[in-house]
Formats: sequence, C-alpha cells, structure tokens
Amino acid sequence: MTTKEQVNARYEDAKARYAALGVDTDAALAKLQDIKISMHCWQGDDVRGFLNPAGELTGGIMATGDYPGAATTPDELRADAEVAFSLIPGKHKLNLHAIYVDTDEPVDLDAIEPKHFAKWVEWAKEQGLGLDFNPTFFSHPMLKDGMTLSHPNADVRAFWIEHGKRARRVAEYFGRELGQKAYNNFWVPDGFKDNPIDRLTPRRRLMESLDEIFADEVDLTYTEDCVESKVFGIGAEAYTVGSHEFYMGYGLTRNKTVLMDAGHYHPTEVVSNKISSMALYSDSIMLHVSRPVRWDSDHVVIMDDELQEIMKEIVRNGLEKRTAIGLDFFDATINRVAAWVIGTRNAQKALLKALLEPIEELKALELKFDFTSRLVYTEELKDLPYADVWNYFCQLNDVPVGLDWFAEVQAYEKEILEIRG
Ligand code: RNT
Ligand code: ZN
Repeated sequence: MTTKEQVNARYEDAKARYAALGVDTDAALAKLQDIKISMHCWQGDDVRGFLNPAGELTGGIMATGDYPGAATTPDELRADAEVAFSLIPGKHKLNLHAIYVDTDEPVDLDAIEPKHFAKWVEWAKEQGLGLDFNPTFFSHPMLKDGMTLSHPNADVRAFWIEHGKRARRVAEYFGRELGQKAYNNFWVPDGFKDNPIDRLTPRRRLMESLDEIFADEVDLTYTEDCVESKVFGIGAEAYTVGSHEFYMGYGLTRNKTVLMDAGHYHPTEVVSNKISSMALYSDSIMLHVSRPVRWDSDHVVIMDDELQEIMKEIVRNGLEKRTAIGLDFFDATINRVAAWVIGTRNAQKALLKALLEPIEELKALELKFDFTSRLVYTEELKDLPYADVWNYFCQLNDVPVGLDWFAEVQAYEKEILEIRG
C-alpha cells in the first residue's frame, strides 16, 4: 500500500521530468478527466442479456469460458458494474444492448419501448452515468439463414426494421433523460459462410432497410446513430454484407457516424491508421476498442501497441471531443468485474500516455524532417514515469491506486460472485 504522501511526492517528481520535455502534466490530467469511456455492459454476462426467452448467443460472435459469477439479472449486472465503476477514475457511460431489457413482462425485440429500460435510466441518474445503446440483431430466432436486415424475405426484414426503429426511440429517451447524447450503434451480422454469387443485392437490401429505419424522426440532439462494419464472423467467413466500404459509404452519404472496431479488419490493418482519414470526412467517429487475437476474439484490452496508437491518434489530432470511445470485449474465463476494470483503466492509461507527449514539439520536428530527433524523443518518452501521473489521477478521483483495486474485486468475488453459482 502506497501512502497519499508517496503518491503526491512521486507525482511532483514526474511532473518535473515531463516539464523538462515541455509537457504540462496538470493540463494532461484535466483533459483526461473530461474523456468518458463507454463501458459495455455485455462483459458482465457473456453477451446473454435478459430477453424473455433469452436466445443463445448467435450472429457469429462467441464468448468462451465458464468462470463463475456471471450476472443473470439486471440487478446483478448493475451491482457488478457499480463495483467496476467504483474502481475506475472519472465519470463514464454504460453501453447497453437491446437484449438487456429490464421488465417483468416478456417483450420481443420488435416491441421494445423506453419503459422497458426505465430502471436503467433511474440507476444511471443515481450513479451519475451516461448510457449508450445498441439494437440487437442477433441471438434471436428471426435471425434467419444468417441474415436480418438483408434477408431476401420481406417479413424477416420487417421484423428487424421495426426493431431498429424502436431502438432509436430508446436511445433518444436515454439522451433526453440523462442530458448527454446516447450513441446508438447498428451492427448487423448478416453474411455467408461460403462464396456468394451475388454480393450486391444483399448490400442493397441492407442499405434500403437502414434507410427505412433512419427515415423515422428522432431528436438527434439526444442520440447519434452509428454503423459498425466487419470483415467476417463465425459462419460468415466468406462475406459480410456490412463491410467497411459499405458502411463508410453509408455513413458519409447519410450523415451517420462510422464506428470502427479494432477487431473487424484484415489482420494487418489497423484502426489507428484509419482515424485521421475518417476525421477529414466526418464530424464524429465512434470506436469499439477491443483486442483481436488471431481473429475477432474480443479479448480484454491490454496495454499493447495498437491501443496506444489509437489513443495517440485521437490526442495528437485533437479529436477527443469528436471521438466516442466505446469498449467491446467479453472474456468468460476470468473474473468479469476485473475484466471491465483492466480494460477500462487501460484505455484511460493509454489516453494519458498520449496526453503526456509534447505534441507540438514533435510535430515541429517532423515538419523540419528531423527524423533523428523524432525517434530520439518518442523513444525517450517511453521511459518516463507515466504510472506516477496515473496513480496521482486515481488518488484525485478517490479510486484505488496501483494494484489496490484488485483486493476489492477479490473481496466482491468471495462475498457475492462465488455464491451466485
Ligand atoms: C460484433 C461487434 C459488436 C458486438 C456487440 C455485442 O463483432 O463487435 O459490436 O461485439 O454489439
Ligand atoms: Zn464491436
């Protein structure tokens, strides 16, 4: 256990070392304080949700593992998320999916209404959290032949179009009630396992279905629609209707926000290199910060190169206000509350590292083509004590410093999660 005085003293030392390179650590922390992370609810229960009857997880995504303690009710999920948020510095958002309805009456996806999410809103108000939303185009018997909005059968499409429209009203309600915009993300798993003859027609149907959904008027001061592409899914290896080009075109022509998920591209393609291009053509970007391991495996976000590159791109280009940072991972082999805390704190730590760069100086070196100095400084920065700045930030926010959060998760596991069975 480090004492308050130690944390302060180390911060003062770190502050001086960063200042020598032209970095103002207090200013960096003030910026970090303002950046909200949208923590995804679905890490807490392996993407099961509470729809009655709950469907098995489908749509080409998969949560593996059987670590005990998964939440099975909305109350449990909220209790778990509260523990996670109590260990994460700052005020953030919880990202819900439509399958996380909280209601006693059975309700299907084409019938959801704001009232089915009223308890989430009440709780978010109490906790000072924002909410984001996602229509759920999977884990349901109306996902037929691997297709929803692009299915050739108009009745199948109609079901999902209705779902999409209703999801937008829920998101609008979140935004209005909580006084902060709710991002509403459309990810559609539709695709083919093997090589299609016709790639165009399903894409046209998806485009038209989305157009129908978005033709409905909702108040866009309270909600913002996002569209998430993907290169493949399990069982849709050959062709995904909603590919990157599909949604980039869709978003730019319809004024919808393109959401980029770190696991949704060809293995050597990186989201970090796409952000600057998207920023030129779109006012707004949303990310799913995730970690693909050999495939879109949705591993817990760790402090790897790509996480740091993504955050650097946001900060170096001044995109903090235009980029919504959402998380998307689900690991059922470890304590789920710990997974949330590790991933969310890592996203924030990577942001902090990016905020602790002397960006203007580095840009000036590059403009002079002084690549030697650029490399010298970027390498030197890696050795600076960012952890001392981070620990101070945690202390300022009244959350555990360093590893101390883990003891709290372990105690919660013993008292609550293990007993859940
Ligand atoms: C799937 C997408 C999508 C989902 C969540 C549950 O590959 O990444 O974002 O993970 O909506
Ligand atoms: Zn995603």
